[in-house]
Amino acid sequence: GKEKWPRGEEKVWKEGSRGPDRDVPSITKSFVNHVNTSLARQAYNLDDLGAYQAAALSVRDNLIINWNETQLNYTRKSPKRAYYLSLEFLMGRTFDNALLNLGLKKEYTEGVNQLGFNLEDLLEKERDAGLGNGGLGRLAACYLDSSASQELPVWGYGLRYRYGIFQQLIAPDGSQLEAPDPWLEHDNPWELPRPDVAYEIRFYGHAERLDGMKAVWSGGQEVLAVAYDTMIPGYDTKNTNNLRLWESKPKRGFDLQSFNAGDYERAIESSNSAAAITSVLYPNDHTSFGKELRLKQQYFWTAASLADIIRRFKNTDKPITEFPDYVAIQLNDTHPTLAVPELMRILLDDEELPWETAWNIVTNTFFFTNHTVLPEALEKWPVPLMENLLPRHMQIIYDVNLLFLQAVEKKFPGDRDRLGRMSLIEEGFPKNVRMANLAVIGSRKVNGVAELHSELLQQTIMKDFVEFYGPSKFFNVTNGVTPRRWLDQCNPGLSNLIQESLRIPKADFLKDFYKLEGLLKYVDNPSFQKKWAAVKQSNKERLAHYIEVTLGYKVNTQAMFDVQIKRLHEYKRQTMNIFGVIHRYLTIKAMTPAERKKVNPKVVLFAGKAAPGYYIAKLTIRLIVNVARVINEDPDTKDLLSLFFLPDYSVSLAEILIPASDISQHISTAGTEASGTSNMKFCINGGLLLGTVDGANIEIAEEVGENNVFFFGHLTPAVEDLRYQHMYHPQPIEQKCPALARVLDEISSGRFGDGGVYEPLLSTIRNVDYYLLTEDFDSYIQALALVDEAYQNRVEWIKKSISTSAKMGKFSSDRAINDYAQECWNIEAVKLA
Ligand code: NBG
Repeated sequence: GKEKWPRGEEKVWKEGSRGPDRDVPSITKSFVNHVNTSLARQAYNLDDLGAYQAAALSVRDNLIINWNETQLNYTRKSPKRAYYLSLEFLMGRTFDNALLNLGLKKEYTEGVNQLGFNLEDLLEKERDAGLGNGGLGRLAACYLDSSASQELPVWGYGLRYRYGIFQQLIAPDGSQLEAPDPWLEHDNPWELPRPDVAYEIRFYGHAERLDGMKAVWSGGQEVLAVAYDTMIPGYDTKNTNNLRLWESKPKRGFDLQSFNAGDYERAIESSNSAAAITSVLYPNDHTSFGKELRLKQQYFWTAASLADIIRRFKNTDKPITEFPDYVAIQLNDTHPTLAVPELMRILLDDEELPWETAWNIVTNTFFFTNHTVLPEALEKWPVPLMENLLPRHMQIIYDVNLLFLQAVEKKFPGDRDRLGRMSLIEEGFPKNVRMANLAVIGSRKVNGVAELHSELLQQTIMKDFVEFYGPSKFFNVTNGVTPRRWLDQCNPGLSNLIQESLRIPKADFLKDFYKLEGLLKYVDNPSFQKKWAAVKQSNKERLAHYIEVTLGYKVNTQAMFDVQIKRLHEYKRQTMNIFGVIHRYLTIKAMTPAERKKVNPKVVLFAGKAAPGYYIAKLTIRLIVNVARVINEDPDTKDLLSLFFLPDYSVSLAEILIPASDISQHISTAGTEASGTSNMKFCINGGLLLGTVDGANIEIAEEVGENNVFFFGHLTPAVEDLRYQHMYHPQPIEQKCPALARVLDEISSGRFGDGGVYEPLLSTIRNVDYYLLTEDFDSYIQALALVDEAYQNRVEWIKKSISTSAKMGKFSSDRAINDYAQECWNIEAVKLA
């Protein structure tokens, strides 16, 4: 029926509410209004930063209008919703993306121009939102874009870190230095504080068991979680979703009792300890450290998010037993696993449900994604720590464990080893809670992020659980990336060329990425090939300009650009790449001038951060920088080979690097890289892959054809045996891989500065060589030679580039998010009227 107008005169309300800005005059009007009021400035004293802020606020107004409409629509229709819980959302910049998704880029360019500014300059004023470490966090950001674009009712929940991923500086000796990332310094125009949306979160205290499985948890410390909302605009739709980030605050400003008693220090201390929870992102990926503050972050965020989700559900007046029919929650890695005991706690202690009913709700609500098989990444929390910080949750974990192990015992009588492996508690001093086991037990379904990875999960760390639950609980969702940011936004030249050639609106292929296949009919068309190559060339020039500005070097844009950009990690083998560069350098040095004429000139580019405590990774950076110093100054080689480490890798830097790459490297030891997502971004932008048979490389090759990918190295099944041999039958590196031995000797001998500095790094390879460089190096060098050879035939190369791009449809995050929507969440698009 028709709803009654809630208050006042409907007509006045309707006239007062302004629609979104669609034309240049209303954009300039809104801009000037924000300059004069929100910023309290004027044309006389407005710089680029101020102009950026005014423009951003005016764009935000448009987002809010759409956001309100979307949320009202969701509330009215109360569909089933999904929530993506992630400790990381690596959003990068918002301005350009918002303009493109709103379809207002042209209008803003023009409007800003009329006011005496240049939009491109304003875009540069925005700081990246770097609330993540790497692939896992950026994936979450792509998934939000896809959910909004497909009108799926999905919200993200995370933390509003005051400091994101550290800024990386390179010291004079080449080593990485870390500086804080004060991204909120100049205010963040894209967020909306919600002081009215706040929850009290308890830590410590004691839990007293009542009759049955119930308990009361009281005492301890309480802090406040306050919501900040970031609007997530869909592309080519008004649909605008939400990313809700929590900030921690002391419950009452500060402890008044201590303050009044004159104990200022104590008063401030307790308020600081509350604020500390969301002060900084932990800069580690693939390692779990067991620090109490990190566990506090995890509980603070899951408890606040669940409280918010339950409150929203309760507004629908449905009985709590129908919770899983209206709510699905995706656990992004094990970080939010405390949501499992937390929801149990709420259902048992607050809702007073019987255990069975509560557990049934829990295990139909959660879904769990694993992002790595590396053992050091598996989260474990010491029982004493957990017991102290979250006494009630520890009780629940024990209860869950008891019932679970009883069921295992029933299915596999007398199999004590199995019970030991599957238990939520790992024996030891101290005992540990195994978060992955808890996440598997507490979830409806569990997935890995690429075919190979999902298979390996089932064969290794989740084997026992597959045997217990049966295989249908475990499945695969291959990662994807958003074509909006990773084609249209970062490579407008290519996106425009594709549009012209396919003769369809951009939205058609940006929302149905399989449409790129239409490019296949131009592969052999010389004039299209020329245009394709020209786009790549201009992207290389854009990057060359960036390098000149940041590092002061002019690079040869006629050379092949070879790129490896990702977190520094031994398993990713940046070491193999730099050793390969040294090998190439030595080879060129030994050539006659006539031979050098035949060399394919190459620019090798690295970027990536190392976790501040990861010594070997930091040493690798230092080596790259110092090798670059020697190579780039050597008159014999510098026209044929140059090498750069670009500092402070970020989403924004990736947007410049990826479109400019001819070839990129994804060279992890087989079986170690769960998926990789930059590999997808490079291929979409017409860059070819040099890689191992690992992660999503495999599926990319399946799509684009193996002849368009440069594969090398041992396969996953061989890795375990080889490692065994390295451990128990070590062979000297000189025998195993003379070419690599020679490179290491050159480093030791001081050719790139004090060789002693690098000994700890070199010895990891000379000795155990866990990541098998000595096994793969020769075939790597051969693969590099094949790349050179292929690049000599430029037309063939361009054909490969076009064919690759054309076949990347599968890797849109729209496809991935639909897999989740169907396989897990059981949600549907909610159309705005
Ligand atoms: C990373 C994997 C990548 C994968 C991303 C996103 C972690 C723990 N895992 O291979 O290493 O692409 O997750 O799934 O960051």
